[in-house]
Amino acid sequence: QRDAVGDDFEALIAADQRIEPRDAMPDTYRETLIRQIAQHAHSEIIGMQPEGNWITRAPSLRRKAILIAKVQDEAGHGLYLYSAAETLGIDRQELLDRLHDGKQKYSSIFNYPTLTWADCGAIGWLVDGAAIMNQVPLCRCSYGPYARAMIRVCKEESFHQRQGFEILWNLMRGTESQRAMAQDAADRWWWPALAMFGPPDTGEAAKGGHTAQSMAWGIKRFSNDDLRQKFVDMMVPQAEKLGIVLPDPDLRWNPERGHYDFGEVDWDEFWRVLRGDGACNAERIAHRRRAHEEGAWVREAANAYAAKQATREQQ
Ligand code: FAQ
Repeated sequence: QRDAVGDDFEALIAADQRIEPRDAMPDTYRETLIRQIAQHAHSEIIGMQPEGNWITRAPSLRRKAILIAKVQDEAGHGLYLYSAAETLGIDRQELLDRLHDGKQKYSSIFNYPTLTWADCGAIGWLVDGAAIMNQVPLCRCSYGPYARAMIRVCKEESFHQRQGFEILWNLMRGTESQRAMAQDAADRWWWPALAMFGPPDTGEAAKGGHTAQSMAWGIKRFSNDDLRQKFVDMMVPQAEKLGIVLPDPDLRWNPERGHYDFGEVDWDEFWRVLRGDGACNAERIAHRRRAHEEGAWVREAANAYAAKQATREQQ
């Protein structure tokens, strides 16, 4: 038998209305959102590292200015998302501890290295492209603060994707070695970008997955495989425009389905990376912990300032 609180929640979900922080909600709904929003926030701040690696080496002042702004946007998205998670009654420090202790995940994609300048182009084009595909539906997520945060984040991501495309566009119109660099970056980032959408909807991995419940709650609006397909369909014409060959011999238009067919992601690699065994997992967390420790004085100063302002207001 359900109580009135449960009924209110179910009625709001059934009517496709937003759940707000003060509304009663099942613990499992709250936990699912804390998990997803925290992972998303962690991805944004860990995601600053691969591109941050190129700020000192960007090939021109213009590229450097754009890259700094992009990485700063990612920090902003992280802060926005931690604030959204806090509306669910969890403390930001607790979330950061969980990230640092490996108890919460961040996106698999950020465990791959940025070896050349073209990787900044590939990240913008493919990784931000995948992020947008995943996040536009989240603007209609049933949890109000998350849905609203996604609106601004998506606008910024679409700028990020264009700047990535433009980096690759210029490289593809450059020298032979610049074209080779762009192609190599696309070769290395294509499959990890497809894996960003999460494990397939069917098979072993799907059994322990969250999709069915998250879709019933209006958190997820599309399954992982549906978003992956939409992403492939969007990217193939863009790759053709760039003159980049996507590294998949099985990629071809299927007129019956009205979609591109494509090959299978290496899911063993995906799970290996999630278990901590990717090229950069250890480096990413070590750098994050160090940045957090070195930033302690900033948090202390901000807290001292806030406390001083609060006392002044009382006087
Ligand atoms: N990496 O049942 P599902 C960005 C985990 S974009 C790591 O499908 P769910 C922008 C999943 O957590 C990237 N883990 O789970 C940017 C679960 O494990 P758990 C961030 C993954 O939650 C661009 C298990 O596998 N975007 O940062 C991944 O329903 C450039 C089973 O999976 C978001 O986080 C993965 N790729 O669906 C920044 C978007 N995929 O938690 C800088 C919001 C799955 O039980 C530079 N999140 N797992 O231990 C989502 O939409 C969902 O959480 C999914 C996963 C779709 C990622």
